[in-house]
Amino acid sequence: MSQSVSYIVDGDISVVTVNNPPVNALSHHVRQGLYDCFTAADADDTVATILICDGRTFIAGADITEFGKPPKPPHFSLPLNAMENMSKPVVAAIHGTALGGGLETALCCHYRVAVPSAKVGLPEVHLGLLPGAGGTQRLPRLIGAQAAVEAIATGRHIDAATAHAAGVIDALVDEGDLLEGAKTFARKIVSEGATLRKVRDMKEKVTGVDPAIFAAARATATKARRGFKAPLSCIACVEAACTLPFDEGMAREREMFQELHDDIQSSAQQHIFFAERAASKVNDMPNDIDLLDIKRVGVIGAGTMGGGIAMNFANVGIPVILLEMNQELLDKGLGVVRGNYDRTASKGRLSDAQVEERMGLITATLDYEDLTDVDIIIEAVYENMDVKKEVFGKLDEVARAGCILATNTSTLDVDEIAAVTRRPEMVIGTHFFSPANVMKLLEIVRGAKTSFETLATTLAVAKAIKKVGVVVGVCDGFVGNRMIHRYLAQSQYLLEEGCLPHEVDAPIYDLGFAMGPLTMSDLAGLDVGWRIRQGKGLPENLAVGERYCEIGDRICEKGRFGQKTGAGYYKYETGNRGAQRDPEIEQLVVDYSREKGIERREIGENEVLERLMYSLINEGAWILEEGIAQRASDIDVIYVYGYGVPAYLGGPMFYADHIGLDNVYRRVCEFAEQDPASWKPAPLLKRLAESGGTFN
Ligand code: 3H9
Repeated sequence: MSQSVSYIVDGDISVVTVNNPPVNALSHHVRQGLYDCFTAADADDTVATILICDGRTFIAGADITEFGKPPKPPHFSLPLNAMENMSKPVVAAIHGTALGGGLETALCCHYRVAVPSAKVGLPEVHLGLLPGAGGTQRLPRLIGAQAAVEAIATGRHIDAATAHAAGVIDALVDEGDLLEGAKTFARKIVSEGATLRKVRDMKEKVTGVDPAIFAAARATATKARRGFKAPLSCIACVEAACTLPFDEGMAREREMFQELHDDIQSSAQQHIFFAERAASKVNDMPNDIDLLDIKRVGVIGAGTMGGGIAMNFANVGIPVILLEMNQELLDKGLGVVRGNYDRTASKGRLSDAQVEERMGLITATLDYEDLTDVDIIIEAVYENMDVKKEVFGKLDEVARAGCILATNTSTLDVDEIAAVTRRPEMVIGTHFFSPANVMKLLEIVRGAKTSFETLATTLAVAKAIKKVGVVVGVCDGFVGNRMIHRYLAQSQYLLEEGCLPHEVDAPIYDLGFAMGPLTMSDLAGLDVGWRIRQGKGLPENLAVGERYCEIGDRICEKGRFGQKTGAGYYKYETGNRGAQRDPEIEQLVVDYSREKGIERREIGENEVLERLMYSLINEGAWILEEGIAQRASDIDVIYVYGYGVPAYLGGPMFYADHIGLDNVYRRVCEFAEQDPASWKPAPLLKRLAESGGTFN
């Protein structure tokens, strides 16, 4: 009947099939096709109609590529009302994922069956939206306000068994033949005199709902999703479902959907959705690369990083061999891993059996020979080139040919490490972020000789362990840390020029970052950077004209290494991670400026914000210019998943596009004039600013 929706009469049942790869999104032609097919089905003489999808999934939602563009008819309500008002029972047959508009479509069917592997959900909140095709009004009518508000405000996927128990799915059918299962179900309900069960008419679960549910949901969302608008709108719409008649609730939903749709937060979150998917694509890599089979993994070093990395694999059922230099370190590392799992179990998120199963997948060893038949080895030892080279020399000896050797270095030259092996094509960087078992980002560092096979396999490994892999090139600090270096340097200069620590942090926190630069430094630990600076002989060995601020060093000299020592730029009370202003440090900062003859001045919040954000953006532009990142959106993904930038800002490069690159470039040039030692305007920024272009 249309390019993407077909209709057949199969004996006593009519079947409407959607075929719109890759995920059967509800593009305008699907909406039209559904309307046409259901109109035809209503007129035929079958007893029931089944809605099913070809390919890997049921309808996975609205077509996100249509957002932000002039709307194309028909509106969702046309096919959905047609379905709901059919004169015979309509059964949605679900496999894969029925998400967003997909689940909303299924909720307009009178019945729903699914295979056990299916998942359903209303994840619009992750795109800065709310379910805008009736989801906020129908789901509470089906499963109650409490469950609906939780599902819609968090956007989580719900597995078929849970959805069945909750009443979203009426019956589970065998994986083998969904269509047959759906037909059997349809014939059964027809023979039992099935009614045309419309969710919109269900009242029981939205009557007399305790308003405290919504107050509690708001409190949770405000804390867990600080600054995000969509969760609060989702909650308001479910509340409307419980206080207004259906049609008025629908009108409220549509109005609030439009508000979110037109807001920059939603554009930013959609940008991140597509950016995350683009990040796994390597521009020059052919499509047909054979992946290596990764069945067993080796991890070198059982420190915080190594242990966290090992957990990622154990969590998805991949056996890991964890190697350390001595038994004491090994026991300590394993103890930390167990402690992490036990904590998760104590919160009810893992069973004791699952803890044992995961621990059972991690085999500890002191012997390199035990690594002879693993498929990838990830080194996470002390950040020192000589140590890394020694380890890679050994790994090259013991690992079988065909085993990938990966380094978790955060700054060192991957090519130099690869050069000590006889397999530089199989050497790659896998830069995990701390805590490695939690942070979703993985910078995948492509060396000069890294093969496509190694690169593609490592990208697949990232996906398997549920990380967002972003391919970056070799340079000091790669993408994330190279940019953060500029940002942290600005935070120091702001201190010596006139800010106190909290004045540096506040504008960034208020913008939405998880924390400001100095709180972040305290969290990461101040001693590592201090030792690196000492190793470089700084500040004595500064290059001519280079700018250096010693405040960080002075703080470390006091034994204040950040949160872990209870004191850094701020002080911390035991058992409380909240940073508190410390008069001692504020005095240190003021005294330092005086000692250096710097006249302190009042620096406005806007200048603080601009200097910090534009230092990131300008360095990001250099990184793009040099080809270290393939695309601006990769940088955005790195900052959202690795550095606590909220998705609603879209990452630093998206933020820059929004501010306008001409504005950014003008300020960067002004800063460069005042402080040529620390600002070098990037040529790409200049070109784009002058041509009216954007990064993304
Ligand atoms: C909504 O429904 C609003 C409604 O309330 C109505 C309002 C009026 N549209 O993720 P993958 C592309 S909002 C367009 O790699 P997987 C994706 O970009 C929507 N394109 O596969 C990628 O393209 P490419 C609510 C989409 O197997 C390709 O499909 N729904 C859409 O790992 C494969 O994607 C959601 O938020 C889309 N809706 O995961 C669900 N979805 O190959 C969003 C995907 O060119 N989607 N693409 O890079 C997902 O969560 C995952 O894609 C899914 C499959 C779980 C379905």
